[in-house]
Amino acid sequence: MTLDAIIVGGGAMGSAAAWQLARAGARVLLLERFEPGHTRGASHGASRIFRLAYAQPDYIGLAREALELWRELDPSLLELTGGVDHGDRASIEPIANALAAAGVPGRWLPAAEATARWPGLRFTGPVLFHPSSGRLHADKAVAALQAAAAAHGATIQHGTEVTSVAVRGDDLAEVVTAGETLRARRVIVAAGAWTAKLLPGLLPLRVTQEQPAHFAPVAPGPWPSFIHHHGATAVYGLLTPGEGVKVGFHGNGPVVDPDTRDYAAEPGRAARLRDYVREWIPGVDPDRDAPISCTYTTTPTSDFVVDRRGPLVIAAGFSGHGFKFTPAIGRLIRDLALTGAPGMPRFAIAGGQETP
Ligand code: PYC
Repeated sequence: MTLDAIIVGGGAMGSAAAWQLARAGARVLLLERFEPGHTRGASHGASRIFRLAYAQPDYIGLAREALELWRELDPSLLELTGGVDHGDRASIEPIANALAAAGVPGRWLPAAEATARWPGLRFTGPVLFHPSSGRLHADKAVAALQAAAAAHGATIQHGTEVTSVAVRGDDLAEVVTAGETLRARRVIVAAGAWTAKLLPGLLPLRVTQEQPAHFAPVAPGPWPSFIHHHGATAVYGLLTPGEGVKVGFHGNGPVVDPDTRDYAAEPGRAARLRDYVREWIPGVDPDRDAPISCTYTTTPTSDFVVDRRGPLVIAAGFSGHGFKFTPAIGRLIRDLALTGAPGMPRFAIAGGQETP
């Protein structure tokens, strides 16, 4: 039987694609190589930042769409705690300007006012506050997307590794697993850190092992989600209820192979994160940290790839900031798969690459 769509990868993006395609009436099979809730990729854990605060209007529009879709999927997945950007003003001003142009609430607060509101963080200059930011529950979101997809008839199959994908015609592609060869009119490759292994040479993706950590709070909060524009590497964080305040350097980990990485917290990196926390986050204990291991799959510009080549739709390179957009990315994938509509120009594969 030829299906309408096979999705390779049951992380956030593949699961969102399954939901959007199945509710549009497509016959969908999602294949995920690991068990539900696994921690080997980039979709696990209890919290991710949600924010509309981007300098680029198309990202703001996509985040607005995602906000509505998260609420439609399950309002308990997204909690708007407010968010802040602080540090290098030249990096933050374009965000403030883009929010103002898009009519999204956001305002500058003096450092003293921000400190009074959020005593757990240290501020040394003006702070951009955006109330429509907050926290997504990542694990629950992936499970909710898969449950919603299944409710619309999608088959969600864990424990099935896809070893290759091949184009067989304008409207036909094959997916090979250990046990069989499956066919579909569209194959969606949303395999996160494994994308470059499945589609060698198609995309310039860099897979890194990142090690944020949860730090034990010593101040009562409240905690906004935050990005500190601080030197070459931004620092991000948010409260994960019950686990602590998550803090991480944004995408400066070592390049790894997703099949052989060690998941271990490298002591030097952990020490640098503790030093940062000691200086900038007085509301946590810098010496009570629980490291987390995850991957970033990053493109040269940190813009995502969501594009189509013949019967293949590729969704990859979410560059450590994609989770918030998940259900809207699912909608983009659906449109690329089911209609001839072009995708978002920002997310196009750079010209010239061959399909497998
Ligand atoms: O989700 O916007 C985000 C983000 C920035 C840094 C880490 N996550």
